[in-house]
Parts: sequence; C-alpha cells; structure tokens
Amino acid sequence: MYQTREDLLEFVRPHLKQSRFEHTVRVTDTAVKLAERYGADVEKAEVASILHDFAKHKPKEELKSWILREEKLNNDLLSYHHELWHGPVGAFMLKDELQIQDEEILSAIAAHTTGKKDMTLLDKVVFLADYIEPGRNFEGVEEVREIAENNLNEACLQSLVNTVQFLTNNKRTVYPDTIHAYNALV
Ligand code: DGI
Ligand code: FE
Ligand code: FE
Repeated sequence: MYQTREDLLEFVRPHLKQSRFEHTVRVTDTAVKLAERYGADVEKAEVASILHDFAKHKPKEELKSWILREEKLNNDLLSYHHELWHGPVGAFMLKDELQIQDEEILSAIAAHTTGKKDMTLLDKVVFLADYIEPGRNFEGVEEVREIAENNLNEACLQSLVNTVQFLTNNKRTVYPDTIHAYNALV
C-alpha cells in the first residue's frame, strides 16, 4: 500500500538536518511500538512518523504562503508562533509532493505539534511518540514515558499538561487546539 520504510526515509532525508533525521527515526521506532501496544495501524504510524517533520526547515515565508493560499489551512495559525506551522502545512505539502491521500496519516502529521480536539488513535500515537522519543529531555518526560507503558490517553494528557505549563511559565501563547486536546482528554 505504501512505499517502504527505507524509501520514505530516503525521501525525507534531504529535507532534514542530520539531528532532525535521527529524531525522525527515533519517533518512528517509538510510534511503531506504541501502535503495536495500543492497536493502532502500525504501517500508518510508521509512514506518518517518518514524514511528521518534513516541513520543519522550510522557510517561514514559504509556510506562510501555503497558509494564505490553502483555504483548508486555518489562517489563525499566522497569529501564533511559526513553530506550529510545519505540521499542518507539511501535511498539505506531502499531499502534493508524495501523493499521500490517506486522511488518517495526514491528520496525524498535521496535529503532531499542537494536538487537537477528538484525536484519533493514530493522532495520539504520533503526537506522543514525538514527545517521548528517547532523545527528548523535557522536564517530566520520564513520567510520561512510564504512563505510556499502559495508558495512551493519560500519557497524551500529561504531555499536554507539561507543554501548557512550559508555555504559560514562559508567558508564551498556547494555540487553541492544544487546549482543545487537553479538554478532550481531561
Ligand atoms: O518539531 P519538533 O521539534 O520535533 O517538536 P514539535 O513539533 O512538538 O514542536 C516544537 C515545539 O512547539 C514544542 O516543543 C513546544 C512548541 N509550541 C509552541 N507553541 C505551542 C507549542 N506546542 C503546543 N503543543 N502548543 C502550542 O501552542
Ligand atoms: Fe514537529
Ligand atoms: Fe518531531
């Protein structure tokens, strides 16, 4: 159904710095384990994870023009930190460039940074894998890794609590979808 893991990794490699590529491999391995543990589609988890940071290093202006041009992309993104743009824009870029049409995969890529209301099993797997991959050292990540051993929803919730705490402690804006994700899980 999909290209192989190796083909997809070679596709993204030139778009990523070496450290980001290594992060991508760790997210993928983590997501595959979570998918197996929680009964998500393992192949889709693998594809979405390999591609999740595809747009991470695209110029801000290029991401911005996609948001302005693509009507399905919420323009309110432009009022929030540009760090949040690579997920939703990346999903649309991949739809064009790789002919990825699977809405579940595109949704998991789009929501991987902020989360969203009513996340699917696959959305949660990719979101959590990005947060707990073994290279991460956020404050509180070890607790989330432990919770992730047996409760996917609790682990997503704790990662959202940590992120919202981090953002508010630093008086940074919190994108509404992150609050919606938190509310849906609490
Ligand atoms: O792309 P990565 O570095 O792998 O990680 P990411 O896609 O989660 O994005 C990086 C950061 O974005 C994340 O650590 C915190 C920051 N961020 C800024 N504003 C928000 C936010 N994260 C969430 N969930 N919500 C926000 O409003
Ligand atoms: Fe990301
Ligand atoms: Fe990532």
